[in-house]
Amino acid sequence: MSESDLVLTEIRDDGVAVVRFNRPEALNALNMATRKAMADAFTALHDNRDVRCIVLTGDDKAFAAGADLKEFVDEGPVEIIQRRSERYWHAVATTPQPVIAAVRGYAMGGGLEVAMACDLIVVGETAQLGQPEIRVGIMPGAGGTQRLTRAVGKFMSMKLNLTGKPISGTEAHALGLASDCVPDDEVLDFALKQAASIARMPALAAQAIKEAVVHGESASLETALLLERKAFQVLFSTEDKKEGMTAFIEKRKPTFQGR
Ligand code: CO8
Repeated sequence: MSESDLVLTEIRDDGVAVVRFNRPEALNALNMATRKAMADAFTALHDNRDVRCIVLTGDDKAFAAGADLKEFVDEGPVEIIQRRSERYWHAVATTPQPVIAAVRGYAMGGGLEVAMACDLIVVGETAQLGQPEIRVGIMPGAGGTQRLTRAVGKFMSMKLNLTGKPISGTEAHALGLASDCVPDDEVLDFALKQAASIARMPALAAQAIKEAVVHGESASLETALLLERKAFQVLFSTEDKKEGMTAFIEKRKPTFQGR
């Protein structure tokens, strides 16, 4: 498979882009070429104003089975540092548009870390989510001890990280590690409908909400409330705010322009 096919992007006419890992022979394991292709796909979408929500997905067997262990096995710390592969996760996490991870099958290690860099996670009931790095002598390196702890709390994070044992989509949802859990064969359809519904929202409000939630999470409550308040105030300058409120008062459907 050529490197340009490792991640496929489809831009739909409902304002949704679908980014799909396409390395099925390795359960979408994230080798360097796949990580770079993922980051390139997201960077290209950052500036596309027609895209107002993104769905990141894999196939029915795997969202992504983690970093590519065949690439890792002979690497030392210098090679790992020089890869600077945190920039590839960063490209997903800093996407202005809301991103939905649609998870079927395995989301392990770096695969779960990519999903947690997204804003919503839709899981299939029998999906398998875990941080199995300890079983191969390492630990998570892209959010598995940090984003996971923020999502599920210290004790479940410790359990997942220290045992390496995966949990099902149903369990992940019960723990707050997923926003929705649906039958496996409905995951993509559900995520696409949710994305289309977000894409119909005023884009600047959606992006401001995302920024406030993501950045507020690691700030003090006082600072986070200030961040929220400032973003709230700025939205009063948008045309979509005028349109949304006027449409409500005139009892008609709003037409948002993303301005
Ligand atoms: N790396 C490379 N190849 C893989 C990986 C992987 N992570 N996972 C699966 N594959 C390959 C297998 O080698 C196999 O290929 P082949 O047939 O050529 O040998 C093919 O995919 C199918 O896999 P299995 O036969 O193993 O399929 P099973 O259904 O029996 O098992 C599992 C599925 C349980 C998912 C199993 O494949 C597995 O345990 N995979 C490894 C999961 C894992 O340990 N992931 C964590 C990796 S470490 C990591 O992610 C750290 C991220 C840190 C990033 C930080 C950067 C800054």
